[in-house]
Amino acid sequence: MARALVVLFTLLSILPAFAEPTIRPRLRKVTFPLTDRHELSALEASGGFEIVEVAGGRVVALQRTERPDETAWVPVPAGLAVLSEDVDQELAPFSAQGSEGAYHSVAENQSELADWAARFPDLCRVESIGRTFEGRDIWALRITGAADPKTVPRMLIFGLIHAREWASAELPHYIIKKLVNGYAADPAIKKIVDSRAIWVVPVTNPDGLAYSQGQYTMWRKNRSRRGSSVGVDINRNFEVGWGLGSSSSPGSDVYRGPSFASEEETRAVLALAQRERFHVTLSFHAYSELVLYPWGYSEDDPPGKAVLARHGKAMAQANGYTPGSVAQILYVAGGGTDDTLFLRHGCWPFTFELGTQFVPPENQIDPLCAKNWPAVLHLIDALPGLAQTPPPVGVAATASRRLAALEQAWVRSRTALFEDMQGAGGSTVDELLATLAGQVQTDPALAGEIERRARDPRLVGLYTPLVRAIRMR
Ligand code: 0X9
Ligand code: ZN
Repeated sequence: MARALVVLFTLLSILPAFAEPTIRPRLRKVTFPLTDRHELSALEASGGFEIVEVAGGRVVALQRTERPDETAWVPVPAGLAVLSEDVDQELAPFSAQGSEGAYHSVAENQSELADWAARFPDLCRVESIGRTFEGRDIWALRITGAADPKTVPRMLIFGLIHAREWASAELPHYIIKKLVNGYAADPAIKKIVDSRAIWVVPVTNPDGLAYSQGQYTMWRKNRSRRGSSVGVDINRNFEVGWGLGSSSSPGSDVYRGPSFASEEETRAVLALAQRERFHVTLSFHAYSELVLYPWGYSEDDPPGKAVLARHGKAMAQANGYTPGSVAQILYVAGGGTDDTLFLRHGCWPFTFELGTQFVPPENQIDPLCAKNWPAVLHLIDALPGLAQTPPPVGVAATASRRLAALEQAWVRSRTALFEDMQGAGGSTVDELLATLAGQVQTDPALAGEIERRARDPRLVGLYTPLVRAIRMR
């Protein structure tokens, strides 16, 4: 009986791998001259391109066939040249090997974090911060030598938001090793760990990583299923700027989800941020050798720009990367992790785009981590100072009575917004915005109210798309 059950469970666990349709879009790597950076997010939202690099007046992108089963490439921008006909081929050594090699797998991520906690119970605690669509835990390790970790400056480090960006889980593991092993050996590290709480989530998107390492290396999103399409881009699913520089098509690689925070991974990060009230966050992506900070949703200068730029520059000097705001040096990407951590949670958020490829050869993992360690250490060093000067946005900084009232109205109207949307049979915020923009024509008071609210830094994330839609009419 027990054996029959084992056989049954084994069969059940491998079944999805067979049931999964293997149709994939073909991807090729292309480059073309950059004429107008403003067209980039539109290009990406069109679904035909994924921009992976913007540098030296050129764009490098992954271009996909119009449909998985078709051979036609989406309309070609002027001056396009093909860099590589089959992106999967580039990653052949890893796919053929059928394993992740030196890279952490989902199982290894979990067992290593558990190991640290078991070996150094006074310094490390492991915790699941949420469960994914496919039921995997999202594991976090808290590192601190402080007597009361709730009262010391706190920082969150998280990687692998995007499935194929394997290198972005390696630096978090390297940081853990440096901090925990350094504790006994290096008085400077001991001092750091005793006076701070550093949370590390190496793999924020375990479902995506499992799929990338098992089935399809170039997978980017999570693996949530609604209808026939699979996956939401977690880095387009956060609240602030949701809907800008992303796609409403479930098949797109930058699909923003049916509503913000619709995804388990998004909610796990938000719940942790809410509970721990981090002062600083550092996320890792790959690739492009950039040090990024807000905004992602808008090219405007963020509040607190001097602080963001100062630390961005210092870290960029340490790792040799290029610093700047996401929208100013890359493209508009709304609904990313950092804008929401900044505006709603009062964190100082930074993101590195590591290295020059999604999955560097294994012998480059360690050099890549070593190159970035001084930059990471800069931010860890700066944490107490940054904790004392929170950004001039966010809940803690602006909880005046007027704003609290406004915020409540906003939460109410936001709920109503989504209910209306469903009632009207619409399925996207774009449609909702179009409807509201239409109503504004017959209701000038509504327009005034929206314009007024849009100027409030706490509400800007919600109202910016609306104001744009209104102005476009
Ligand atoms: O587009 C993205 O999501 C990031 N680039 S990637 O090639 N790794 O997909 C850049 C956005 C960075 N923004 C935030 N961290 N919020
Ligand atoms: Zn990424």
